[in-house]
Amino acid sequence: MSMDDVSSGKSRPLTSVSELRSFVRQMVEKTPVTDIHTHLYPPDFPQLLYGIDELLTYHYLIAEALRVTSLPYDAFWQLPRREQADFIWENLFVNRSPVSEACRGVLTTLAKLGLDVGTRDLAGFRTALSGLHVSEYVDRVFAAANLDRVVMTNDPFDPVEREYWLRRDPAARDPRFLAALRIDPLLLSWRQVTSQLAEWGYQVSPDGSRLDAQTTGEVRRFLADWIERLQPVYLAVSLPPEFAYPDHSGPEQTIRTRLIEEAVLPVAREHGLPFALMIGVKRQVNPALRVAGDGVGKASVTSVERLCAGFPDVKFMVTMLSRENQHELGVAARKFRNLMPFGCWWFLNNPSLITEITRMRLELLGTSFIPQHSDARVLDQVIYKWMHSRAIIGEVLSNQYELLLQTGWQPMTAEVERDVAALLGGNFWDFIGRRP
Ligand code: RAT
Ligand code: ZN
Repeated sequence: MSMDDVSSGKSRPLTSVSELRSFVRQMVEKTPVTDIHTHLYPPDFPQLLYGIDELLTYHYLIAEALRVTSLPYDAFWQLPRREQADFIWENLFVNRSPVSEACRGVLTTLAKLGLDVGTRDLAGFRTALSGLHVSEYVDRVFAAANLDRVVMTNDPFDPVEREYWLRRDPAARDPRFLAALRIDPLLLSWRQVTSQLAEWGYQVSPDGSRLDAQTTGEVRRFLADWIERLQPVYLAVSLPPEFAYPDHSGPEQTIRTRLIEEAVLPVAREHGLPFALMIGVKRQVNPALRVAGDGVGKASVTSVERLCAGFPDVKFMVTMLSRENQHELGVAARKFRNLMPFGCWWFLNNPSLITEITRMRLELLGTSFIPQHSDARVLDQVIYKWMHSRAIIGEVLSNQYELLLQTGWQPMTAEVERDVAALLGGNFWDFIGRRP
């Protein structure tokens, strides 16, 4: 429904709390989502993860299971995937109650896929979910989660990804999966990257400690080549809590600062693509936990402000991992229209924190932010991540409308529809300046 519907009278005022709440709930359920950050891939990608064993071996659950047993970490990693899944089921769902968000998520997902989780029958779940062709599985999950589009994470330095995209016919792409060009290695492991770039024919200085004009030019050419190939909706990086901009505290930091200024941002500007910064991950706090071993730290919102102020013609999408950074990030977004806060990322993707952060963002920014992304690594996870988040977004939004109702302001049905559509996808599309 558009603003025309509002003026043409199709829209009606929501006059009571119960009518308001039930209408908001319905809208949030029925509005399809654009999931702006996932680790999912199209059905023909060799590493699309899906199914019960992948759900159970999600790294969030690995961390939870390994803390409650004495199994040596290495012994866990040596198990085949199915036995890892059995181990996690046994320790987190049988020996303990699955009350954590990641455990509950598995149950929400299975239930929505039509399984009776009350049976607690892992073998039965395996049988029920096997036999579907991957493309049917994708269709089923997209329908169950009411998803419209998902944005992937595409790292051109990853050999599997590189190979896939180099041979992919752009015309044959699945339009539900949008690309995001992820550039962590460029900004975090510059020395290794230089030899890789040289191998691929980019004329970069072999001495990673120097950045000459030719080298930054070649980095821009590399980025432009991958933009051409992937047609991404944004460029992205995930950064540690110490990330600062500008930073000239050492040679590595100076190179990162210059790569941002002389390669990444000019390319983002030229191609009209936002730069997404995900800040606050402390990589490998416990390396024995491997993929489950990352932690969180507070980061600098001042650096985000400096980027937004210094490059007003570049758009920045920012999510931060620490709860303590959320208020400052919300205030920064009030000051910069080129800053879009997004999502309740990773350790913040818990109902208590989503409720708090979403309410605070509505209070500070109205509806002009992107409340959530799933970060799903396993296809099926989009089901629970969106069911849980939709319920919270609906509840928090209803509370805000209810406060308006108390003043005598009556939200119109078309206005609620408009607001929900903005929160679940429209704000993203408007920010990147396109439509799906
Ligand atoms: O949420 C996650 O699964 C993390 O492991 C990371 O992938 C993080 O979201 C990132 O994109 O760096
Ligand atoms: Zn992620």
